[in-house]
Amino acid sequence: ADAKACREVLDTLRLYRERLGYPSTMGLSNISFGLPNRPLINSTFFAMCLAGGLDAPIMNPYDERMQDALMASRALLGEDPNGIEFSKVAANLAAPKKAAVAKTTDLPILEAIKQAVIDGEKDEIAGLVTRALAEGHEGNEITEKALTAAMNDIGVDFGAGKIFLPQVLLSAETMRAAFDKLKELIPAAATADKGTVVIATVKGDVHDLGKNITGALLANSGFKLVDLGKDVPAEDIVRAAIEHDADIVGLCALMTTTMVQIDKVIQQLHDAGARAKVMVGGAAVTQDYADAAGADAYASDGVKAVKLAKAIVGKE
Ligand code: B12
Repeated sequence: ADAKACREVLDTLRLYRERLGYPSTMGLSNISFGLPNRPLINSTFFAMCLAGGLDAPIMNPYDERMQDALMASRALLGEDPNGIEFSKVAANLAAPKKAAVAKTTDLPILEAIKQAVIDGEKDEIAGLVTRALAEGHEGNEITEKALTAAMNDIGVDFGAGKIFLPQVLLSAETMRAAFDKLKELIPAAATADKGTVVIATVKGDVHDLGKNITGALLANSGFKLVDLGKDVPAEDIVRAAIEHDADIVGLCALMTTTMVQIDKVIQQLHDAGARAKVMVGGAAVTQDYADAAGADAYASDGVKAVKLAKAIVGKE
């Protein structure tokens, strides 16, 4: 085989596209003539040509390796947004029935919201949330029964290897869009007189959906909220607690690897003489862990977090 052939073809494809801009077609399998494992060479070459701008390959459409290369290339080149099709096929999942519209309009509204989050229907979600509120559902109910419930199901499927990160990300974005809409329609309590809460997801951890929910529920219940975001170093949390004279520091951790940051923050708050009580949460955290770390409170969900926060500051 000519060691320069592949590069020549790729350069030609690029120049052809840049100078002429016409669609291109070509046969692929000659490249592997005389080489061992021709399917491997062909599919690799195919992927390179797709990246180089090839539009219409001449190939055996029933060759599984070529199909795989096409599918993976489309995901990598952004032609399969978020790699959704790739993830479904790669996981050997049956393609979902494309009846999302029927699904979300036929289901009771909370179910429809849950399903839309699971399916990553980012553009539909705000309308569904608005409808749920118009039908008389409360923000907390939508949050717990639809949004959190959807993410819990996603967590189970993700853990079981049935869905993959691109799908989880899309669902997370959908959940964020839903939540933004909720916050817009149910503004924070007019008076924030219950006390100050500094909230953050700990260093090394980018999970912030649950922290955002908990923070918004606290803000809706009359707490002044200082949200430091995600992946926040212990030092920044301690500094903010002192600067804002926080009554409560809320820490969120979702991974076993980042939970240890809770211990660190508690230790540093103590060393700095901060008066704030520490309330912790997040999927990985348990009551036992919270107790061992010396936290003042643990809440498994945002609604409980609000109750505990009120008890901490002694205000209903
Ligand atoms: C969504 C998600 C993501 C999204 C996060 C998007 C975002 N902006 O948050 C993305 C795709 C980015 C992601 C990335 C990763 N993830 Co992830 N992710 C999840 C998933 C599926 C759901 C989490 C979620 O949002 N749940 C819904 C919310 C509402 O629940 P929650 O956060 O627990 O919050 C509730 C309560 O805990 C509580 N609460 C939350 N915060 C707080 C704070 C306070 C103060 C209080 C009191 C209460 C409280 O109230 C909330 C409900 O009201 C979980 C699975 C699961 N079962 O949790 C995995 C999971 C957490 N992820 C996991 C992993 C491993 C990762 C990655 C390392 C994957 C990878 N290979 O790259 C990366 C990590 C990146 C990083 N450095 O952080 C593992 C962690 C395993 C472990 N035990 O350590 C899990 C458990 C999945 C699994 N089974 O493997 N992930």
